[in-house]
Amino acid sequence: MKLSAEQMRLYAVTDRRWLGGRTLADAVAEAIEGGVTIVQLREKSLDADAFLREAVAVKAVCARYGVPLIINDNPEIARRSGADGVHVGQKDMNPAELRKLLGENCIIGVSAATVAEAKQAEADGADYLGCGAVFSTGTKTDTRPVDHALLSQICAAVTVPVVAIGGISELNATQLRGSGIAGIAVVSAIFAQNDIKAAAQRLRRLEVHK
Ligand code: TZP
Ligand code: MG
Repeated sequence: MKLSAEQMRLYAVTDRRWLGGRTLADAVAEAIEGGVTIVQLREKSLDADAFLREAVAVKAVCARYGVPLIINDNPEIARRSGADGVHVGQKDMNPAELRKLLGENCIIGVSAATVAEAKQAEADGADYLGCGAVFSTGTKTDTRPVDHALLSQICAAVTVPVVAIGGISELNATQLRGSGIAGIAVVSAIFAQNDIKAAAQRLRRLEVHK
């Protein structure tokens, strides 16, 4: 297994809308200082050059701390930046195709919102799954709900680590305990906070995988 469950405890998915004066690389460094164990660079509006520059800058930070960097839905940026993996949704490139393109060492993450999708993703070579939305979220509009029972079924159906995503905050994260997840993936609960490091520390301390 390329990723241990420990490496999936607190998965920070970036969003530049709340950066204020900070650079994304600085925000990511703060998040890792607070206990983030894996980072996904998620860019929905940058052109290819700007995306690559951001990926190189964030990869340098992640490498400094020994934390894997995953690129959302862009194998080319992953390859050119030296990132550790790619995350794809159900409508993006198939994981088996990605594997052919990027090789065995690349970490491949897949979004799944049903047991069938989860099993298929694992069969196609996914190294981990992101499952949600487990709570309602304003960060992404086209989500499908994954309740506690379904999350538990998905975790039981696969052997790769599963992270829950969607609307997770320090107020609701402990509701996910007992589901079998390896960790939680968050956007706003880290990157929309003034004190990113402290927010990450509080989330990490919740130990939701127990
Ligand atoms: N995928 C499913 S929900 C979501 C993504 C990227 C957004 C999660 O954002 P937040 O702010 O943690 O609810
Ligand atoms: Mg996608």
